[in-house]
Amino acid sequence: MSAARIMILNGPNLNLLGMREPEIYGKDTLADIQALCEKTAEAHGLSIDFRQSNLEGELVNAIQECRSGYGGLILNAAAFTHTSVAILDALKTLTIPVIEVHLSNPHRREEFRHHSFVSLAARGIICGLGAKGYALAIEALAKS
Ligand code: CA2
Repeated sequence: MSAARIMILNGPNLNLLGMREPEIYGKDTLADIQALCEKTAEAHGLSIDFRQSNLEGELVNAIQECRSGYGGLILNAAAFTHTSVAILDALKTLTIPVIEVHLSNPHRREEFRHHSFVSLAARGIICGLGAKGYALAIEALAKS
């Protein structure tokens, strides 16, 4: 990987992880997932910038920040996955690999979750594996 820093971005409501709907999203809190990401990244000699926002524009700004100083982006855009052309447009300006991650498997859920704007710009997609998906995404970027 060209730069040893990875941006990990989390979209709306993921700050509530561990507090509701554990049967869908698992028991881990976002802080637990951050700790797992830090441990996994360190094991691969990488550093991470782990963020969450409920605001579409803040996520677009963070994606734009990835244009320099970052070697990869791991993105769980949450509900914006299924709605945001603005996030897709921002992703299309990047040259670094983007891995789309979802805790649940959106394809087993409501039909409106079956389409992802993020997928159109993603190198790879990991879904349905819970928090482990984030660690697998870091490993994939470390080996890219
Ligand atoms: O499975 C995923 O990671 C999702 O990106 C999560 C999004 C959902 O809209 C996507 O279709 C799939 C929702 C995140 C909401 O997080 C909550 C956490 C705790 C309690 C309620 C919602």
